[in-house]
Amino acid sequence: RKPTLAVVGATGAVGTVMLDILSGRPDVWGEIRLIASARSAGKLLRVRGEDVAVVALTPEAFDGVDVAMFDVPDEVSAEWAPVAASRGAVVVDNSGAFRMDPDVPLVVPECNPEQVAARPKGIISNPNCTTLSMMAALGALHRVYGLTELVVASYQAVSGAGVVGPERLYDEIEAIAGNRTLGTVAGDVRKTVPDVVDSPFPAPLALNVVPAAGSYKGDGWFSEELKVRNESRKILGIPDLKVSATCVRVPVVTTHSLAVHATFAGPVTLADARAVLEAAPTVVVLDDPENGVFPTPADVVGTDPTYVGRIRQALDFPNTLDMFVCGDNLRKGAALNTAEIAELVAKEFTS
Ligand code: 11C
Repeated sequence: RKPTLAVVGATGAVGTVMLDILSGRPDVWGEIRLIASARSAGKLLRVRGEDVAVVALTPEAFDGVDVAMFDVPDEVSAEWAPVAASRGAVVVDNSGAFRMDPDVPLVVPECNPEQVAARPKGIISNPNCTTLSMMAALGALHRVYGLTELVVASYQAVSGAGVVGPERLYDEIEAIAGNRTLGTVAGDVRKTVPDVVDSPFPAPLALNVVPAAGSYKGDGWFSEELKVRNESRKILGIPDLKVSATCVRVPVVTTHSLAVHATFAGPVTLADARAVLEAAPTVVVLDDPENGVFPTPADVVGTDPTYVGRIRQALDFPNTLDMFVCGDNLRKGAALNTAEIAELVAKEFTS
């Protein structure tokens, strides 16, 4: 039989993309039930070409649900994912609430699909979008060369912060539009955009970059940087992987980018590594820098692959590749990967 799917958080930034993705993927689902907070109950959302009324998040909303995708804040998942699981649903959770729980697999289908079966709590986690945006590429390289060290700098899009992110960026761009002297005097952009107190970001994004993503966790680290370290280790199954990340928010609406400095157990030649990446089914190599060919977020947003370009043998590090990776943070970085995990679970009902 075709299993029943619930989408919890159907009205959010990721939820909205999820409905689009579910409408375009092979249809493995029976009923698709849309669940959101009580204030959205009754709202009609379009999925698979039909209007479906949103139902409020209650324990009973999970009755008869086989698989429940959660695209909600950490605290909502922490409370409600166990409720859904206790009612028999397999939960695929896109929050940070369970990712590092040893009894919850953290799955990227290109890297560790077999782990969907190891779910004693009935919960499977979907990784953070920054980590996810490079995993298909790194997983492919790791399988061949053995990854030992990972140093990354991220260039993260504002939609990673939810629907408020793009709203803020557009407001700031509107406020600076037409002023052709801004960005020349310290603090002039900050004085021109709406007060940063009201922003989801701690500094102006227009004409700027902000080296702070997620919440501050002490000792100089932001949560996104720690997630890249912890989640990369868990997904790739390398508990002692050496990782250091600097996460930066940039004035891009959607699609995270990463400058990746990846070190392997032995020497890696450029031609071989490129062949490995080209053979990876969900990776697209865009790498002809002489002719201006490399991935940029504005050119790949709205698509599913992980794009890799600027692939170089690091000049002073024989076992190291440098590369630039882009992935849509709302699609592969969130909704698409969640849908792919859920489809792996759906197979259990149909096979
Ligand atoms: C961002 N990566 O760009 C974050 C959003 O742990 O799922 C996702 C946070 C998470 O702000």
